[in-house]
Amino acid sequence: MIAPATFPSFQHAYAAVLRYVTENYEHVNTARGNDSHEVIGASFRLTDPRQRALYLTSRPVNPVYHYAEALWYLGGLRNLDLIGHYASRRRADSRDGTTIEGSSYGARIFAPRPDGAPSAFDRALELLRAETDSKRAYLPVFEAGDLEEIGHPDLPCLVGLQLLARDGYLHMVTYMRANDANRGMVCDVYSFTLIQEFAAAQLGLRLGSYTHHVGSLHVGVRDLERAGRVLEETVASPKTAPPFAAPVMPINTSWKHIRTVLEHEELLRTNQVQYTPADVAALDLPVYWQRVLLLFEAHRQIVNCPEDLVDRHLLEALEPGARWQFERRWLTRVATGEVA
Ligand code: 5HM
Repeated sequence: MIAPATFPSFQHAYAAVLRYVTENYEHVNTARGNDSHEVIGASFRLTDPRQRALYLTSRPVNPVYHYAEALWYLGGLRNLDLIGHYASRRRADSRDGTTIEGSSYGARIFAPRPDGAPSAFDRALELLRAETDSKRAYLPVFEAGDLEEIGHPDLPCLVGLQLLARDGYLHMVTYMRANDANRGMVCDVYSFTLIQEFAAAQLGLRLGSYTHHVGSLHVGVRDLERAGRVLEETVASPKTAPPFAAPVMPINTSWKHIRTVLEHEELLRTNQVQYTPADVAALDLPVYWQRVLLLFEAHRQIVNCPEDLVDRHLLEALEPGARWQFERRWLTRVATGEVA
């Protein structure tokens, strides 16, 4: 028995996972038309789950989507309004065109139960407050009923999340039945570690390690070329630390802050408001969450002002790592001549 491979950042883990799967795959899986190279049973651990972002030119990510997805989960939402706005591909997961049934993990973790009982998350936190070193604080997502329909278009890939408080730190363990290493995993690890950080703040604990276990870990055949480019980029500097300090979620982050961010996100998404950094600074929010709202404002400008460059002052007010990612994602819309 050996402990999971441990990495200082997700970027390190991501490169190692891609290398491992592409070089050691055991199966060519063709389930539901998604041809992939697959290993069965794999795990890794992150010592600093705040180092959740990728800064790779071979694998640009969308920081707006990362926060949108994490907030969609925290909001306990099932409908497509928020998530479909930031990634239209998510609409394909919906059967009725308005809701997502399986991968709306937040609805299963954070929303109150249909009978009005507290959410799984609230119960788990209550348990950890009563018995700090419990092994029982598990947040189930996959349910037996999910298997009732063969060919269900959107079955949860997340089985569940476990919170473990040990010696003043909050650790998290994720269990996934399946994970696409080049696609789903990048967003999953981002959202789940952000949820872990939020949970640690609620419990007044320091952020511990993050462990990710996967049943079927795979890389799509259509993504092998891109995975190869990532490996080329990361092999050049395998031990290099991510170029930006990870932002730290304030320990006083509360549900009120999350609700405020979601409220203003909706106003921005529906183009009912437009915010300058000064407008956002006037809101009752820690700077960390103000900067998240500024990302949504930047996205509002991309969607609603297609002829214009994103406001320079706004870009300067973004969290530096998110700005780097945003600029690479929308190069032509931030063409200030200063993008490295
Ligand atoms: O046929 P199946 O339901 O297993 O296909 C789902 C695909 O989406 C798999 O490749 C799975 O690994 C990926 N996926 C993921 O990696 C899906 C979701 C959404 O539940 C996710 N991560 N969060």
